[in-house]
Amino acid sequence: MNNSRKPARTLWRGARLATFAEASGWGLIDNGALVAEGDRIVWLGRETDLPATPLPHLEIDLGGALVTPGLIDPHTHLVYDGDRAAEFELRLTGATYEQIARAGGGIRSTVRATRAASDEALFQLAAQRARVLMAEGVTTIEIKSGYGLDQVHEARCLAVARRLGAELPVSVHTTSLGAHALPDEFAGRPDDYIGQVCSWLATQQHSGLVDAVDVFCDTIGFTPDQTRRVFDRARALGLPVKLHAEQLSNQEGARLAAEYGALSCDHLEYLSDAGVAAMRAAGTVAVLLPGAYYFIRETRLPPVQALREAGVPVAIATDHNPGSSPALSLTLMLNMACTLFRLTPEEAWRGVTVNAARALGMADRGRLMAGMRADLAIWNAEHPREIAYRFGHAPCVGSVHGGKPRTAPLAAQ
Ligand code: DI6
Ligand code: FE
Repeated sequence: MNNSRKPARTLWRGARLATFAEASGWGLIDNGALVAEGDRIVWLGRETDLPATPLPHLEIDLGGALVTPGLIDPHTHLVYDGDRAAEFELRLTGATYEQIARAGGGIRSTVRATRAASDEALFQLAAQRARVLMAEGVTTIEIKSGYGLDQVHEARCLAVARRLGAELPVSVHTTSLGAHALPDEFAGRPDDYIGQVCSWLATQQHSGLVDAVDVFCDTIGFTPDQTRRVFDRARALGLPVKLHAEQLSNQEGARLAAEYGALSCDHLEYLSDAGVAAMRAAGTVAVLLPGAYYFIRETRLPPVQALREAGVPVAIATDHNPGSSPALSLTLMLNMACTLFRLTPEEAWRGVTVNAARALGMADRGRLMAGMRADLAIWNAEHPREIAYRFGHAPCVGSVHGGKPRTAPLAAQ
């Protein structure tokens, strides 16, 4: 039979599958097999139940390796130039993150470096970072703008993110975060700047650059009223919203975001009970960012038990950015979500798979099931909890993006 015009059919056998297919539990299948056709999973189960036909074009024996859904990093700021190592030193001699930001350092220093960089330089820097994440089994990355802070440079950063998704074997979800910080040229005029941010959104959308809209709502960011203006514009354009909420103080940002049916609220150390209830009612995902909590030495924990009791889905991300979380390891975040935030290993894993997909509004990934995307991570481990338990190791031995095996070593170059 000549089926060469059909999409490629690939069989992975000898696998221990962790499917996360049900609402709880790991969904483990021992002696498992998985068949993809094109970019979709078409069959999975015990190898002994594998249908004899149609024959696969390619068959890969995993020799008992663990297979999970490809990891999803649902919150990064991957596109920027410069670093903030000097600021790190300053913080170690007593300056706080907030003091540095108010003195013109912080986010705004990264904005200066980013504006001065060429498109190609920004692309290469971001690609290098993306490859490090991908080498740990990450197959989908959310990337925010937010270091351009004017129409031209914000669009440039979003275009770099889109180019990453087009040229690397990884899916990219873009978020427009013009309202990340007040650029120097608008000093003292935040309302005018918010007007600008609102005016760019339609063009960004028409250029296919934006999947969602975000705002940094906090004392060193923007007020709830300013957030509302950006969200009103996003809603008018039919764009989903998410929010950097209650990171450094409680602004009741989560309640506001929930009013707009936000996909997610992120950070949340200062989240109130009312915020938890509003997120629950709106089905908003809580994206927790242990890297930022750790790096800025926050002492207030996000209200994990209240989120758990309310049944708010929890996701975990690197928040990769040069100021508050220069982290490029989602498996380290799994460990930190457990050690610092007291998530169970299963909760942490759901946070980088099924709930991370939900935080991005992507219903076709994050679980291993027929009909879902064939995005896989392959591990030198017997059980996913081992990957949350160890840290500083490299257990990922392979990955598959949209049915295509990615070649190792991704992190080289
Ligand atoms: N909260 C954060 O932790 C990052 N952005 C935000 O809104 C920090 C970004 C930076 O410092 O460059
Ligand atoms: Fe962030």
